[in-house]
Amino acid sequence: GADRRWWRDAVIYQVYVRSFLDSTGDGVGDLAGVRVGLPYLKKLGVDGIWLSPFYPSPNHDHGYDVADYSDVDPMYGDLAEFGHLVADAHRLGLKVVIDIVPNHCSSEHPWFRAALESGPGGPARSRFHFADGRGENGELPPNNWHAMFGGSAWSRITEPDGTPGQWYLHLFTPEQPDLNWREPAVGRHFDEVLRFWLDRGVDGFRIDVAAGLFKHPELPDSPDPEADERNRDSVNPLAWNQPEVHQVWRDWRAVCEEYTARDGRDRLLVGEVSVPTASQQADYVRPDELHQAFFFHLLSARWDVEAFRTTITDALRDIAGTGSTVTWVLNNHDQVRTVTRYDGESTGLGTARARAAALLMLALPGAAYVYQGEELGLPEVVDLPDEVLTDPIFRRTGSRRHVRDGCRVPLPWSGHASPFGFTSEGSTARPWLPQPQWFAQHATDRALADTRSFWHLYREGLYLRRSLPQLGEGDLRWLECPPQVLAFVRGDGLVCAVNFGEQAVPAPVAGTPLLASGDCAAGTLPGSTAAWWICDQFGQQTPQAPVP
Ligand code: TEU
Repeated sequence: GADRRWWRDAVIYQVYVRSFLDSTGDGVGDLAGVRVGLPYLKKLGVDGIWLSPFYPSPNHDHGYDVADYSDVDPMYGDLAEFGHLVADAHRLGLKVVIDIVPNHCSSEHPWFRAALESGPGGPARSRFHFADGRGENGELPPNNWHAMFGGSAWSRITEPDGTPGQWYLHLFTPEQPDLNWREPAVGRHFDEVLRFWLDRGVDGFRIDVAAGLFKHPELPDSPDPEADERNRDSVNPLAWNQPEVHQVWRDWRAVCEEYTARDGRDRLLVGEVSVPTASQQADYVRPDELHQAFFFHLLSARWDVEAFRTTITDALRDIAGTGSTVTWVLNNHDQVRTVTRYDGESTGLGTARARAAALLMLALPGAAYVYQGEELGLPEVVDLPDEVLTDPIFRRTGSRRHVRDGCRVPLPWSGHASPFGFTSEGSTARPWLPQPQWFAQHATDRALADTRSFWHLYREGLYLRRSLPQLGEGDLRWLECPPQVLAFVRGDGLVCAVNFGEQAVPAPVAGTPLLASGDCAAGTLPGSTAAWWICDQFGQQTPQAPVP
């Protein structure tokens, strides 16, 4: 059927629900707000949405601390509203992918509460990693592992009798205890959770921390705790990427295939697989495991022609043997937005470079994710005052260096002052993070009205991706070009070129481009600009119908 393999070249829009659109006027986005925004996303031309976690949660990490995997937090709506959202999306032909967080749950989850209430050694504790401390009185953590957001990966509890007791493992915050996947009840529960949401019509799952779940069974000391602490994305080889995790993805894939067999609709498993190399990542993408894994090396590449070339070449090489396609990503809710990231030391070129990168990503073979606000060219909000920051990275380290609030500020939709149409009309509640005044120039209504906006670039790029057979899946051939330029051909003659330098260069194709990220006179490619051309094998440009 038409719905088989849809994900292989899909472009999915990441909705960070808290910050998308607030329909209830409490300053926090919600599922009803997402429903309101669906026609906007349809018009943009994406194939589906990924919803960040909306489950009941005490919100120590904005929903990545789940207290109930089979419900909706009242702040975001309820199950009926979720059903309406799926129905609306499907009516518009949009897929719905939801976030699932299997590595850890919330410390408020009934399982963890039961573990605290039962004594050491009880069956309730076996769903987590509880261990006695080291030192004379057990006052030292069981091993030297570091948590991702600062401090030890272990916290000590007080036993029901009031004495200082055992320690439990948390690779993230203490409010996110790691589940013990060696305990069969854990896997059984997630099997039910998958079916619960599949029965409600979802098209797939974005799997949080998909290289996590299993830890070395002995929980030994890490050989290099300093490295674990220094580099947030280095991998403690005992805490991550254990071989046992692959069986879980095989089981989840089998559940998806079961649903596909019933109705012919492919379901999607996209993993957040943070491992050091592209080839380790490709290990998770298999015909009987995950369909996709976010390729984060593009996201972490500097604005540098060789960094991009290497990263793209590695990705294409490593995915080639998997039977899947590369999953490109430039932005998400954890990273500084491209416009700011590519600005370097205030070059003023961030916007031009981010536009060029967008055209590059849309021309690459495979699937792509677009993070809300990316289509508006939103820069990072870098000057949020300390008092408003909510990210546990800041709360736990006191450092603003990796703080993630700046890419999560509620979207501007219209008007000249905060809340810029984010909260419903007449509400006096303020958006949960303050929006800067300059958000006005990025509001969606302005973007839609200005044919030169970032939004129109995305829309035209997405439209052409759908209508041109050369884009989406397929091969990529590099072209010889000047040192600062990356150029390649797709299929029988779609050429994409990106000028990473600041000086104009001769364009690789004569004639006016089909689409360009900046002003692009025939025959030249200006600095910090990308463009697409269609040409036949003789290098002649073929005229194209304009985007309607
Ligand atoms: O992120 C997982 C992860 O590995 C993060 O440490 C990531 O590398 C970091 O945020 C980059 O700045 C996922 C979610 O995307 C993130 O929002 C959650 O906080 C985290 O899991 C815990 O669930």
